[in-house]
Amino acid sequence: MNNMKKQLYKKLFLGIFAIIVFGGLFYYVNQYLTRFFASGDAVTINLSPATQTRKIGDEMVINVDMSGQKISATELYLTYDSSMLSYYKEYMIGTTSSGVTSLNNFFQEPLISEITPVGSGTSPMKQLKLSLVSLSTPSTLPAQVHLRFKAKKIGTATVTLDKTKTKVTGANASNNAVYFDLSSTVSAATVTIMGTGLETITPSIPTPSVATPSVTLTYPPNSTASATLKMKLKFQGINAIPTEKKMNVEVGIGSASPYSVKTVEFTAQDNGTWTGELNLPSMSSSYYTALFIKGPKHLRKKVCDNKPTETAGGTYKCDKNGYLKITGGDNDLDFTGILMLAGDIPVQDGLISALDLAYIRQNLGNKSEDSRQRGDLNLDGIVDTQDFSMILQTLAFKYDEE
Ligand SMILES: [Ca+2]
Ligand SMILES: [Ca+2]
Repeated sequence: MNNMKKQLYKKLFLGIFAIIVFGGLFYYVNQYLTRFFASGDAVTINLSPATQTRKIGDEMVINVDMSGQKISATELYLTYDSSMLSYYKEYMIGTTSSGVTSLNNFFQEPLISEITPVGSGTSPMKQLKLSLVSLSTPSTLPAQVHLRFKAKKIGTATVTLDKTKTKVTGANASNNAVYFDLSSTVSAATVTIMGTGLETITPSIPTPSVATPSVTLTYPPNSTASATLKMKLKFQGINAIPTEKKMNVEVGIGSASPYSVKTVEFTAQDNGTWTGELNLPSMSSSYYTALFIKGPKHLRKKVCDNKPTETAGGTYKCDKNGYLKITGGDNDLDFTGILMLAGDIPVQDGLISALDLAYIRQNLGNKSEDSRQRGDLNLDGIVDTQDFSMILQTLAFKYDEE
């Protein structure tokens, strides 16, 4: 046993020794090779704008500026968080265009444009590789590449230049073809993404940071469309078609408060669900948002899935890792997999309080119009013990969701 252990340690030691030796050798050779091939001349790379603020659904341009040398071609590697941003080729599904443009058409259409997932986990990173060639004589003109991304989610997103992989080639002072060293002053562009892009009808197109009169950027036409939200709801305790078949429900649209609020009339269906439609007349092609649903006797629910579900009534939570997607045309939003909890009765104040409880308790057995309007939660025509036990259950949740 002891002998085996000794042998094991010996092997382990030899293994580590080998790693150190070969690792060191590789490092040395690598250093040497780098020096051999590099020109000693540096090209300056900047990402611009270094910071910008966008709304969810907005398109933005991030520029890669290269200057200081006679540039002829580049292989760019940029890393971005794909949960926050999508690259042009990802959201323009089916497009044949690369979406890449350059200042003064310095570069031709990319020879290669590839997106590869890198890493995993809560921040799924992707890497964009672009191979760009200029067919004119290597020139000291600043080369600027315009890349388009779309904002997906609230937060801070960065696009980072991978300096270990990126290459820029061109001609040195003696007109020999070389790889330039990279000196980057701004190697990450930061985008702050705000709430809903609902009010943004056209994506804003920033002007390139290097001002040149002849610059032309080509963009696909901004599609504007109207969207209809076809919503289905399920209210706690209402399992059949009631006498009163209409209900006004507040629908807030936005990723967070403050959001814009519309009143939508919902109609009772035979199976106990309710349907309502909301038309949004003008919007950018598609965007991500959350909906805040509040029934007339209910707590507000934040929903951020097109078809949310829950295992126990009222437990669904918008986890903020994604938002429901709204596109032009009809949007089927089936929320019947989650319960709209009752208990915040008129006059509503955003929580289930002692007053709500007391009202129902004091009106048990009351069928009057006024008491039904306020305290009949299951819409069976009477304020009764069913309504009271329902509000007791809902006390666990108590507050409107924001
Ligand atoms: Ca209340
Ligand atoms: Ca009732």
